[in-house]
Amino acid sequence: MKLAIVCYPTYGGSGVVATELAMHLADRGHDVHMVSYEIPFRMDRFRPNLMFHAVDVGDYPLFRYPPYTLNLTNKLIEVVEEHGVEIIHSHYAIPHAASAWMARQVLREKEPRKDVKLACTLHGTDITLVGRERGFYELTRFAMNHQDLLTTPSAWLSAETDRHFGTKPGTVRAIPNFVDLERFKPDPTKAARQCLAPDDYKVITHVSNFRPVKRVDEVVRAFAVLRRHHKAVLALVGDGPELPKAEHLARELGVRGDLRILGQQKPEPILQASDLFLLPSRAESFGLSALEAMACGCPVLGYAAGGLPEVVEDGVTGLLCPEGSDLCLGTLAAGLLSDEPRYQAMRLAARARAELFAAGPIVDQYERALLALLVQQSASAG
Ligand code: GMT
Repeated sequence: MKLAIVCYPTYGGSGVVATELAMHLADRGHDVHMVSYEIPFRMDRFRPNLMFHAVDVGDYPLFRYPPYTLNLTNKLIEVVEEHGVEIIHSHYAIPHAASAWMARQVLREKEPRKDVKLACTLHGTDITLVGRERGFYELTRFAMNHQDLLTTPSAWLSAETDRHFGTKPGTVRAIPNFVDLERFKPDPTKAARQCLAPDDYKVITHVSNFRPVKRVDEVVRAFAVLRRHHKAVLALVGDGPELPKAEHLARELGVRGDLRILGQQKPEPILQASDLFLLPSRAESFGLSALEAMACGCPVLGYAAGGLPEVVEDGVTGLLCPEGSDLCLGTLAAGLLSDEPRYQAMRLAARARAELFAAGPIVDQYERALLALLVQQSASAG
């Protein structure tokens, strides 16, 4: 198939999933055109049938806010016409789903016999937060309801989409996130550990884009509880608006000296050196970072909220607390680290569970769902 994949190129789960999917589909022989405002950070393998098209927003002085949605729409029209693209697959609804729909409307007028199909993977805050804002809601709902295929990473997010956007129950398909099990795997040498802390310290890790939804303050509070029972450091990987607040809170709680603020970098070596991973988001649609941690054999602690329980098996591959209870997180984390047999069993179970989210079978699900759109198309044409 000939496919355009539209995504955000920056660090973040939706861009990772979109780019990894693009590379896998290209490996399978499909022609894939990535469309974004810059090259996605995970796009590190090049193939003749994997192309990147930059959306240029220009800099006309009249525009206080560059109309990116229009530039993206025009780029999609161009890519479809020049490369015979059959499907536009948007990742994250805003504004991608609306641009894709507008591009199709224009193309329908120009060439009524060819009809590009639209797919959109809803990733999380496009449904739980941003998409519900008054300034986005109506158009997002409209654009979503005009896609030929909608997917989400969890059954929980599919149900939320039905509840808030009026999609018909059973029509929004849950296709989970996936992980590269060779890239994210346990490292018995834990090579990065010596750079993080002395041998007798535990390494607790959080990886995110440090937005409010990640509740980084609760990561720090839970760590402070755990720190009363164990020598430990808290490794923070990534960057974002909540990071300075987290640092300030750590100072207030007397654990600033135990923070390791590592910034934006490849998480693999740090996850491999970690004893526990904390992800106390309120509404994580899936939690790709939790899956990556588990693939490295690192148990995950978070809340029984959103899609996280579909990834982390409570008591088996990690521990889930009632939403908002950082005291519970810290206490359970401390207890787990004191129970070596239970902890080691959990490390093995975490890796085993991550293996259920191997890329191959999950890319199969996307591939089948996308190819089915073309079968529908040729059936209706015939
Ligand atoms: O919804 C977002 O905030 C965007 C997105 C991203 O780019 O970080 O994150 C979401 O997509 C990931 C990939 O599908 C999921 O694993 C994350 O759970 C999800 N984030 C949230 O739901 C907060």
